[in-house]
Amino acid sequence: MQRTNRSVQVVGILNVTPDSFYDGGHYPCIERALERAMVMVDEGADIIDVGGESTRPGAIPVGEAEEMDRVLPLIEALTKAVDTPVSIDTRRANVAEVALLRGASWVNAVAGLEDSRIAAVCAEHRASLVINHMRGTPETMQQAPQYRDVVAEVCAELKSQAGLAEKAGVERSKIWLDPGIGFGKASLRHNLPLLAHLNRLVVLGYPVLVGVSRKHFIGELTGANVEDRLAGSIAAGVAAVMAGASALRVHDVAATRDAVRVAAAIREARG
Ligand code: HH2
Repeated sequence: MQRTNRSVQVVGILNVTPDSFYDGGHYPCIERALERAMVMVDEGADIIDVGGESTRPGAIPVGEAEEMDRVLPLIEALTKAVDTPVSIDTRRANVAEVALLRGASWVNAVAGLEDSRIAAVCAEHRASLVINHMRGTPETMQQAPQYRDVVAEVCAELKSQAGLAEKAGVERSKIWLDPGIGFGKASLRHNLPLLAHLNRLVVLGYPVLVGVSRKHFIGELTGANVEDRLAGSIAAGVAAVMAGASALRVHDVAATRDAVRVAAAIREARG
C-alpha cells in the first residue's frame, strides 16, 4: 500500500457479496460498485478494500472461482478509474495473486497466514499485507472461543505471523497487524480488552489496522441494530486511534474521516 501523509488512514469497505453483514447485496453490478467506490474516494478514503467472500460469523465459504468472478472485474476497473490504492480482502493466496496482477496493491489477509503462500505472494508483488487475527474459520469461529489471556495471545500470534511474513520477504514497513475484532472472539469478553489494550499491539512496531465498523459488539453495547451502529462505531474507532491505530476499516467513510481528523490531531498534540 502507498502510505499517504495522513497519520491515520481510512479504509473504505466495498463488499461485492450477497451476504455481507451490512453491505451484502448493495452492489449487484460492477457499475454500482464503482459508483460506491467513487463516493468513498470523494469522502476521503485512503484505500478501497474489495471483498468477495463474507467472513461474518456462520458465513458459508465461497468457492475460489466464484470469489475471483466477483472481485477481479471490479478490481481491474477500479484501479484504472482511481489513483486510490485498492486492497483485496481474501483468505486465499491465489485470489490475492490475481488481484495484485490486476492492479491491487494491498492484501487484507482476513484469515492471517492460514494460506501460508499469501505472504510470499505479497513479497513477490511488493504489496502491503494486513495480517488479521482469526481463530478457526468464519463458520466455526464464534463457537466458544477460548483464551487464557486474549490480549497476550493475540499479540503473540500476530507477532509470530509478522515474523513469518518478513521471512517470506515482505518488507517490515509493509506489514500491518489487526487484532481481528469479532473473529473468534467472544463479543464483549474478548473484544473490549483487545481495544482497551490495543497499545500492547501497537508497541510491537508494526502499523495497526482496526475494523470495528457496525460489528455485533457495538449492537450489544448500544442495543442498536446494524443500521443504527454508526455512532458506536465512531466511538470505538476513536478509542482505537487514541491507543495508536494507524488505520480504520469502515463502511462510513465521511463520518469516520472527520472523527479521525479530530482524534488524530488530539493524539498528535500529546507531543
Ligand atoms: N472485518 C471484516 C472483514 N474483513 N479485515 C480486517 N483486516 N479487519 C476486520 O476487522 C475485518 C476484515 C468483516 O466486515 P465486513 O467486510 O463488513 O463483513 P463481511 O465479512 O460480512 O463481508
